[in-house]
Amino acid sequence: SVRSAIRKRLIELFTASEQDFVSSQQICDELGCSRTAVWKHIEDLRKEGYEVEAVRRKGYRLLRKPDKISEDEILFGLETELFGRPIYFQEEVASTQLIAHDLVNKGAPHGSLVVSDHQTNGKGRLQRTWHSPNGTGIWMSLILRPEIPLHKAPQMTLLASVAIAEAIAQQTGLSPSIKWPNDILLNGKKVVGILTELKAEADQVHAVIIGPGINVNQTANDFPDELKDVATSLRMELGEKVDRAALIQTIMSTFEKRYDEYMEYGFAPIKQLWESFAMTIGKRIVARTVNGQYAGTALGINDEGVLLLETEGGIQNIYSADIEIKST
Ligand code: BT5
Repeated sequence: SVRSAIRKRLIELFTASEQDFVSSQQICDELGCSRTAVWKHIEDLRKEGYEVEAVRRKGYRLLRKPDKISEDEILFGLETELFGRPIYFQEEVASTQLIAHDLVNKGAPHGSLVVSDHQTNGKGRLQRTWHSPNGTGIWMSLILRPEIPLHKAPQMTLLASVAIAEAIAQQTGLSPSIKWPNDILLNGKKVVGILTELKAEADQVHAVIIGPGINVNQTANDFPDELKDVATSLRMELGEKVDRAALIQTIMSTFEKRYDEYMEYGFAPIKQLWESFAMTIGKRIVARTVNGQYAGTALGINDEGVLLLETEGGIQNIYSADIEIKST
């Protein structure tokens, strides 16, 4: 609509001015409307949670954007070529993964991103649930269409965890660690879980759907009792709120960069980065797989991304499991 186009242009103007005042005259010229109309548009922005300061003879200045993650907020300032393009935002969904599957079937391109503020049935692995309260986290699913053989698909999860860990470190200064295969932890508590799902046929991957759940602005009280000891959020670790749209943008950038690197040079550089974040290596762990339980020392991952476990009976390859870390 005209109104949302004007709103978008106004936000662009403010963002381009980088905290400086934008004069009413300049806004009038840019939007092609009267001063009274400008004032009305500013009031609209305020109603949506934007904090706009107005000073006589100076004009308007944007002090704070609301913590919104709709399409506009993510697209404006997004520096990627393909990742996060297009974006499908919905305020509430059962699971972003389900929507992504649907989009894959409809031919959605490589890089398409589904984002929601609230999941009523967020999915973990193996039919587990992911707690996804409204307006606090990043619940999203990224559609990738890599031309790789099926056995390399698990590398995509490792790639995702590296890119997300990097983005978190970059934006917050925190030091996340990765627990094989799909958890990112801060101070030993889970802050990110990643669900990777595949659409494949024979040995051909059609699409990989990467679904990270990132606890961003929850406070301790936002977690149900059973998660209080095992989960944390960026805000709880940092002591301040984190801009979700900006973090999504950073993740899209680091992810695209690492993905391109992977396509050009293979898994080796990713493996190295992964190991720099990994907390599992050298530790005594128990790996619970669908085929049984294995105890041993985690040696690292091989070039395929498979976890190598030194057990009493020899080295065991772990393709998929829940990991419990026993001691250092
Ligand atoms: C995961 O599963 O860690 C993958 C979670 C992926 C969630 C994202 S959100 C966007 C996308 N759309 C979806 O529907 N899903 C993806 P798993 O390793 O199975 O861990 C699940 C377990 O983590 C649960 O059984 C809980 O114990 C715990 N858990 C649930 N919600 C949590 C939260 N918000 N933070 C930390 N831990 C949580």
